Amino acid sequence: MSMEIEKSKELFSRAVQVIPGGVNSPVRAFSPVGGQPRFITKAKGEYLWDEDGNKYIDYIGSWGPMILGHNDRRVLAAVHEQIDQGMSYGACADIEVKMAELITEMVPAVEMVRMVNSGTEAVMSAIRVARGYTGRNKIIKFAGCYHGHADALLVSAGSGLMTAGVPGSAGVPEGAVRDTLTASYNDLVSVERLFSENPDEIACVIVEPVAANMGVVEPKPGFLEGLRDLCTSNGAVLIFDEVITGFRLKADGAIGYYGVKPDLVTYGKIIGGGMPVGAYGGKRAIMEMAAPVGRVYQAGTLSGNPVAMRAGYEQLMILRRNPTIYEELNKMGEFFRKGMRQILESAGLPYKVNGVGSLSCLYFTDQEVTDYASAQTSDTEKFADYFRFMIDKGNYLGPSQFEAIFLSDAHTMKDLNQTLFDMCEYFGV
Ligand code: HOZ
Repeated sequence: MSMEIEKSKELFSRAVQVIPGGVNSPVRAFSPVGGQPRFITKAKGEYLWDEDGNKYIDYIGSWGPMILGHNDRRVLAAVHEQIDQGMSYGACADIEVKMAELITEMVPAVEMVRMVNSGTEAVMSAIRVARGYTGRNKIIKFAGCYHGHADALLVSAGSGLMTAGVPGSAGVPEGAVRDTLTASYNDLVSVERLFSENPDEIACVIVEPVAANMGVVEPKPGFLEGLRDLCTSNGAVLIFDEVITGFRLKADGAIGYYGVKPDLVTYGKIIGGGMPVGAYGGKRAIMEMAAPVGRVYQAGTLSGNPVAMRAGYEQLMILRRNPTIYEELNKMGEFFRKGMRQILESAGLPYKVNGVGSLSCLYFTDQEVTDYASAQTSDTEKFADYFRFMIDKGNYLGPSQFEAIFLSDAHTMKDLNQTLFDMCEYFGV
């Protein structure tokens, strides 16, 4: 029997009248998978509840921030305390200093950090700083990587654009992407070629160290190291976009996990503990290009907002004090992927399960997924059918083949086994 979702239906019919597509971010739309978006009314731990009272095991975690699960009482207490002291000052506050000190201590590659309001803003600012530092204009990004919705980055982008099957966005002037060069993920030769075709012109290479917006694609051994070497030998800035992997793979993110040090790194999601936050940081000499020290202008009314800082600081402190969270999370991720692979094998299906740590993706393809082109071989109609079955059973996955499954510290083996059990039913095992 299907779930009762009348209230969500009613809200959606009102939403589409007043919000484009009924959603405030396209990845929340169910158009790629069909079916009815659920309107969420409550979240706690690993669960979501919709307006009709249905309960779901949440595998999105607000697209990454909720690594401790929803509404962790310690994070909430910090937020409540701060709200009593004021919501926004537009002036310096001690929590901004504490936050910057904490990030620079947890990630030694980050010598200085600037807080902003979203991952998009972090990336946009990091690129501006890299351009200011090098005095060059061109940037290299990778097909299938998503770095938010700034004009220059909406080229062969993952996430919502890939889900929609479009290479770019209308409304982006040609001039805004003229200096964006696109390489192939996991293919160093494609990067070398761009460097040799554009000598002394490349300001930076930006990469998701684990590509988590075309499903989940791990870097092949040597890929990140090769990017490091190419940037160093060509005088370009290497930027790791750790909006998803930062403070998720390990306390020091992909930098620590893979042992490769970029010049700049961008953050979002986890560092806000559920509040809207982003940050960019890295080498002091590059970061001091930012105003008011340097001549690269970047600003924000709500940047370093004290409520967001308190939430993010508390969440990061919990992660720092409890490093075993990462062992547990990564173990759960391995267990989940192993379970999925066993189900597919028993069903005689050639589909692929990718992942690293607490990020996973099931692709409906028989090809190894290592880049944008191979990710696109996945059968999105089959994913859509699977998605509709799983959500009806109470498993809230991202409504797109090209989004990651996120685990949190609140998930239990019981949750994962329940989801694997539902998968068994779907695949007839
Ligand atoms: N990185 C997230 C999706 N891949 C962003 C969420 C959003 O676009 O709303």
